[in-house]
Amino acid sequence: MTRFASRVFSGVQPTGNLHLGNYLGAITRFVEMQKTHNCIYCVVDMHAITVWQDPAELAHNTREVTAAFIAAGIDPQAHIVFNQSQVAAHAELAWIFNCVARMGWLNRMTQFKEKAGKYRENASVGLFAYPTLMASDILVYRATHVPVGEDQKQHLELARDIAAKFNHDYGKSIADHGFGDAFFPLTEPLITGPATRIMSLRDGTKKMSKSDPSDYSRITLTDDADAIALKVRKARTDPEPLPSDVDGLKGRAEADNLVGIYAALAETGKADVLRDHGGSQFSAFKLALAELAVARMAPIAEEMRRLLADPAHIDSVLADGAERARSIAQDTIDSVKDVVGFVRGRSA
Ligand code: AQP
Repeated sequence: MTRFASRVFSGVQPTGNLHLGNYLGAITRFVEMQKTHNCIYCVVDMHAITVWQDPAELAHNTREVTAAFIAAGIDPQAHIVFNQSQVAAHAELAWIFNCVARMGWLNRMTQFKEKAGKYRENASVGLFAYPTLMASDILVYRATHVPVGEDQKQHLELARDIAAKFNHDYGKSIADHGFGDAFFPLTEPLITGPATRIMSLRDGTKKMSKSDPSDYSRITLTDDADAIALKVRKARTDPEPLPSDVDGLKGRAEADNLVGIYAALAETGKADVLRDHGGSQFSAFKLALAELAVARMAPIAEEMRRLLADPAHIDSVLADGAERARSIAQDTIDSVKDVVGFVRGRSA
C-alpha cells in the first residue's frame, strides 16, 4: 500500500458574514491541528463565485477570512495560508476530476439541491461542479485529513470516491510511473468536536449560515459586544427552564443549540454546562452566554480590525502562502499529467 505523508487541508469561502458556526465548527479546529500536522488553509475564492459575488466585496471578504484565520491563532509562517485563485493547479486538477466523477454522483449532492433550490436551471455550472473543485483543492496537496463541519460530509465522501476511481482507472499508469498502487490518498474527514453543526439562532432546525437573510440568525466574527448581546437576547427559545441533564435537551432544538454553543465557547461539555445552569430561566442563561461569547470573540474581532487596517500586509501573507502552496501543487499536477498521458514537452 502506498503511504502518504500526513497533511491537513481545509478551506473557507469568502462570502461574507463569517460566523460562529464557521469559527467553532472549522477555524478553532484548524488552530488545534497546527500542533500535530502540517496544515494548508485556503480562502476558497473560486468556490465563492459559484454564486454571484460583488468584485470589491469578494476582495474585502478574502482579506477578512485571512484576518480571521490569523486572529484566531493560525500561524501563516509555520503553515500555509493562501487564496485558491492564486494557485492555478486547483482548476487544472478540477478539470481532470470533472472527467473522473460521474453525473449521477454530483446529482446526489444535497448542498447543490439546497442552494439551487427551485431555480436549478438558472444555477451556475460551477455550483453543480463545486464538489469536484473541492476534491481538487484537497487532493492537489494529497491531504490526508480535512477538518470540516458536518455539512461538508457528503462532499468529502465524494472526494474519496474521486480519488478511488482515479487510482483504479489509472492504476497501471500510476504503477508504471513509479507511484505504487495509489496516487491519491483516501482523505479522512475530521468531523469532531463539540460544534460540528451550530444552528441558526432564529430556528434550531436550520444550520447557522452566511446566506441566511436574517442577521439575527448568526453571530458574526465582526459583531461588537452590543450586537452579540442583542442577538443572544433575541435568540429563539422555548418557555421551559433549562434541564439538568443532556437527555432533557431532546426535542428542544433551540435549547440544545444554545447549550452547545456555550459548551463549545467554554471548551467544556453540555453536561457540565447543565450542571451549572440546569433549572435556570433562559433570560439568566442568555446573559451568561452573551458574556462568555463577548469575552471569547471580542479579542478576535479587535485583532481582525487591526489586521484589516493594513490590507497590503494581508496580501503579502497570501502571496507568500500561494508561492509555497504552488510548489507542492505543481509537483502533483505534473505527475497527474504524466499518469493521465498528457504530453509535457520541454522546448528545445
Ligand atoms: N453552522 C455551522 N456549524 C458548524 N460548522 C459550520 N461550517 C459552516 N457552517 C457551519 C463549516 O465552516 C467551514 C467553512 O464553510 P464555508 O464558508 O466554506 O461554506 P459553508 O458550509 O457553505 O458555510 P455557510 O456559512 O453555511 O455558507 P452558506 O450560507 O453560503 O452555505 C466548513 O468546514 C463548514 O463545514
